[in-house]
Amino acid sequence: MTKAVCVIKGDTVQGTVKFTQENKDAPVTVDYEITGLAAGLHGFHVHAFGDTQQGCISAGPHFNPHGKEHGAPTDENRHVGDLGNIESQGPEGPTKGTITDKVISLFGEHSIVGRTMIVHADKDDLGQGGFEDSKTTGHAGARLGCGVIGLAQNL
Ligand SMILES: [Cu+2]
Ligand SMILES: [Zn+2]
Repeated sequence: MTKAVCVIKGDTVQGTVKFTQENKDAPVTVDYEITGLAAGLHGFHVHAFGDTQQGCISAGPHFNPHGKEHGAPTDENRHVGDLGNIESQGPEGPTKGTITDKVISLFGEHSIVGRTMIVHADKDDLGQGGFEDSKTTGHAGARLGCGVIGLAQNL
């Protein structure tokens, strides 16, 4: 079992995202718990770089090693980093949930370890919104919080 963790930090948003993967061919389980999100859907992605020198903006675009368009997690044509949305019931309680994804990996050349997880201000339109940036970012708006994904011993 390989494990990784990301501590999300932002002005109002904080939390943790935990990743586990049984072996290189297995799906990745993503457990998230984030506080401070307004009610509604928020884009949730792995961005290309593990760089937060200037804040979340330094993490660059969505992790996209295969040169695809932005899409939904279930689309064949998606960025590796496209994990869709998480849904908050409001900033009072934590936003918690689990995603299982077969495209991201903690192994190999296209591992997400050392890259950055970002939670956005707005809904990811999954490439379908018709905005100028729908096919690149899902029109998900500002980067509210982020953290670099690192290997973990215990979760
Ligand atoms: Cu993003
Ligand atoms: Zn994307």
